[in-house]
Amino acid sequence: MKHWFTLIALASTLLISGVAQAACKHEGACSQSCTLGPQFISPKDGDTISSPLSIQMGIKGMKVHQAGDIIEGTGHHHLIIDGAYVPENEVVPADEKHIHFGKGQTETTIQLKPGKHTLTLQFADGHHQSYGKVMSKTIHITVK
Ligand SMILES: [Cu+2]
Repeated sequence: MKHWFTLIALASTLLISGVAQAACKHEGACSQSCTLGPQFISPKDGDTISSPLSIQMGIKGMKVHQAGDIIEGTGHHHLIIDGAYVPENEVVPADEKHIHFGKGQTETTIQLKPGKHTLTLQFADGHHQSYGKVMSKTIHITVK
């Protein structure tokens, strides 16, 4: 009988530490090991590809929702070509280097000139206000 109590206590300790770890990742500054935030499903960092290139976007820790209302825990993707992430609470510009996916799209096709480029995904709320660096992801690619 005593055995069971020990097992249960051990199991709940493991469970609680697991939850605490997940919460920690969410609020802390994202290191490279942090998996929350937007992700490029394709292309991958370091890829050499030809134009036009198809881009697939994913998000962990939040849900995709079309622009319009602000709904907690949701937002939409923005693709920034050869630019930096947008600081938290700033509105993501809308120009040829900042593409909004306000309908909740998760894939697109773009044309790029040959050479090295950076692609940044920026997740932002329903009013296009950036969730900041933690909710951004930058990769480097080479276009043939
Ligand atoms: Cu937007």
